[in-house]
Amino acid sequence: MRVTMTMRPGARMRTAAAASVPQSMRAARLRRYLGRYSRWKMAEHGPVRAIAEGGIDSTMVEAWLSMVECDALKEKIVRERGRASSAATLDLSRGEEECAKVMREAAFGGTGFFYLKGHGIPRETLDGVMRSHSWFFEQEAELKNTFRPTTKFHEPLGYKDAQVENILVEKESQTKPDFREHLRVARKRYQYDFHKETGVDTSVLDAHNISEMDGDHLHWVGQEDAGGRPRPRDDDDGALDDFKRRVEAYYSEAFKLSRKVHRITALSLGLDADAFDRYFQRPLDILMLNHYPAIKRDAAKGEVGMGAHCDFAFTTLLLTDGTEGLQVCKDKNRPVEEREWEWITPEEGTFVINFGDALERLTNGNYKSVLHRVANVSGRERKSVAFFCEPSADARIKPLAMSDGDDRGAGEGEGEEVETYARYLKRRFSGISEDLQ
Ligand SMILES: O=C(O)CCC(=O)C(=O)O
Repeated sequence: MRVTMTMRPGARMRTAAAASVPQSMRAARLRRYLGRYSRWKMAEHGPVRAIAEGGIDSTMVEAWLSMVECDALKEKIVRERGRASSAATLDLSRGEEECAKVMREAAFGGTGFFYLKGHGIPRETLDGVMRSHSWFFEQEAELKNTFRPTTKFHEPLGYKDAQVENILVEKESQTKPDFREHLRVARKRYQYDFHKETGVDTSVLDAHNISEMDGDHLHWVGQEDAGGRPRPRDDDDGALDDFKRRVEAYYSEAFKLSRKVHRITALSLGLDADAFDRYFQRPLDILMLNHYPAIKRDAAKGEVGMGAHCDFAFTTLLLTDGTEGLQVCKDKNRPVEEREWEWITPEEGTFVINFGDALERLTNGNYKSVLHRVANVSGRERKSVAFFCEPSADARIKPLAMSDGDDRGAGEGEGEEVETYARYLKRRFSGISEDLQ
């Protein structure tokens, strides 16, 4: 059961429809609804959880509101209802097949965002990356600046401060640049694979000390000398190494978890669980630490932490500090002024996972990448860690034949010329920042 949230800020608590219902009927309704509420443990979880889990619908909330005498409680219900989201939850502890079923039902209905729990990533790894996040963004600019790209071939990795990068796809809905600082990190081979596949001569890459570095270790832009060794620092007290170690530990877990989700996605489409493996031989995955400063933004005036966009990648795995901010728009094809935004606020220790445009293309539009943005309206600092699980540079993403009779999309190698993933990515990056062209 889905809930459409229509209550506008400042709207009267008691709707005209509810007020016109005779008192005796309202009392009967109340008894009925409260019975169902208690089954959904309203007292324990509040309306957000109950709405999200489909235990109550918007009519019931309206009726409940019309009965509640206490203004503070009414306000709480309205506020929480505004935060409720209809995203489905994948509980990995229930097994791949069960998750595939949940995903299939939700995804074919147009939901490309899910909550993810039962993932098995140790608590200390999650806390570790969040600690690293805090440590990094609390540092003086002097240290953060050592993570800036030193050549355009380092893009899009490294550090960028707030109000620099604008997601240009939604110019009409955003009046100021993204209000966040961020740090991107990827595997050492990322830049070589990416640029080589887009046609950059390897001698040019050599001249910029970008070689076919092996291994899955991360490349910390600006932190290594020409030989790939960490630059010594005068004030080295080990904190920088700890920071990197914790991010690396998380990166490796985030990759494994994303690949598990790919298996579920394949199963949910009626494919073999390993159907996507061939796209991930030398993946171009990338991790981004986002820091939204504690300055209240007014999304209605087009001031946002991150502009409305769809992710380019296959899947995005998002960890947040629990501060509200992420919003999704179910129908990205609606005109800007008619869009309705729904909050996505994961519970502590759980993730949000969403599909990117590459997966949408692969599934021939059956699974949607969803337009989303960050509206940092809380006035509090907000932290998030986004892991984009992206195919290999030379992977060719074209619509797959589906088992449910949707066999549009010819088999591999036939038909139209398909650009490689790296070329696609370059095209998409050039749309968000001049540095990346
Ligand atoms: O910070 C967030 O919650 C969302 C981040 C995001 O949308 C992104 O990194 O693409």
